[in-house]
Amino acid sequence: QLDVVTYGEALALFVADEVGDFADVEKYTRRLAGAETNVAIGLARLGLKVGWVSRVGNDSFGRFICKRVAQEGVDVSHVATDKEFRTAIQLKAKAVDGGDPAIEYYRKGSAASHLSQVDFDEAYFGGARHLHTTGIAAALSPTTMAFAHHALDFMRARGKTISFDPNLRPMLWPSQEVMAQKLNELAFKADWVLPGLSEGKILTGHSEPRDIAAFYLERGVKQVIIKLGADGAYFRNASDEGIVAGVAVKEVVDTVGAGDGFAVGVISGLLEALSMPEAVMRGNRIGAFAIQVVGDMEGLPTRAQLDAASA
Ligand code: KDG
Repeated sequence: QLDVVTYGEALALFVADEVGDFADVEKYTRRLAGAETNVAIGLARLGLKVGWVSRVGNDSFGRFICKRVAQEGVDVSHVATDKEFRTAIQLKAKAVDGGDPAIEYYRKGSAASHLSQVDFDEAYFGGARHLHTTGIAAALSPTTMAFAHHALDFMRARGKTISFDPNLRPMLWPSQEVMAQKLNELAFKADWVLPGLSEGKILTGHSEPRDIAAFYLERGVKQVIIKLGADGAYFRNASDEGIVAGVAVKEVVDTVGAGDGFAVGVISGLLEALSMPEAVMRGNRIGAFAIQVVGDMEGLPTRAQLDAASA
């Protein structure tokens, strides 16, 4: 029995060791990327039972990804090896002065973008308490979009909780309008929606956190939690709202992965029946862990590290 099940694409990530254009960088360090695997790993480090469903290529990066994710205690028994298509790759620049690093993808037509409903195991999903999903997994292809709707409908019908992080990747969409419409269709099926403020603006057309939250609450979402970067996060539900201040860090090394760390805190907190402000605080705290390292998920804390930081 799993606490949390998630699905989506993991990528072999090459982080530049030198500042500069990718065309000039000679040395890269290989790491792991993927919004859903970041969340899965973060939850597993806190002791939750987590399963990740995907496809990888029949290649060395596919083997690397499965090994690395399994090493973290995440169940990969439902990751299929695709005979035809390759595992995706991502390049990430060396971040300068805490700015967002440049990234480049090699993912079109990847193995994970061929995830389809034949990969959906009802017993596996039905055995989990909670589904975490993101807009990236849905955006990869028509079959992953169908998988997303199927997964959300299936879990909803069984009374499971569902979290949705829109994780906007405009380059995966034909237009901003289509992206907003398609991602909102998924968001409306979720219980907890976690956009960043700029994402919320794009998805709803509203600029204030309160109005962005109202847009989703009116359509059946139960908790809207909006990430405000260094200012923390705003949450709203039918009876309560508030801002939970951000956690100061000594040095921002690389912001990628902050949102995934935030999701780890909120999801684990709500599954452990923390109050909303406490769960959001945990989200802020784990987001702060994530931005102090170069990799996307290496900074995510164990339960002991989280407890020490919360003391
Ligand atoms: O959320 C962090 C992700 O952006 C990164 O790990 C890779 O899944 C990824 C993506 O599509 O950017």
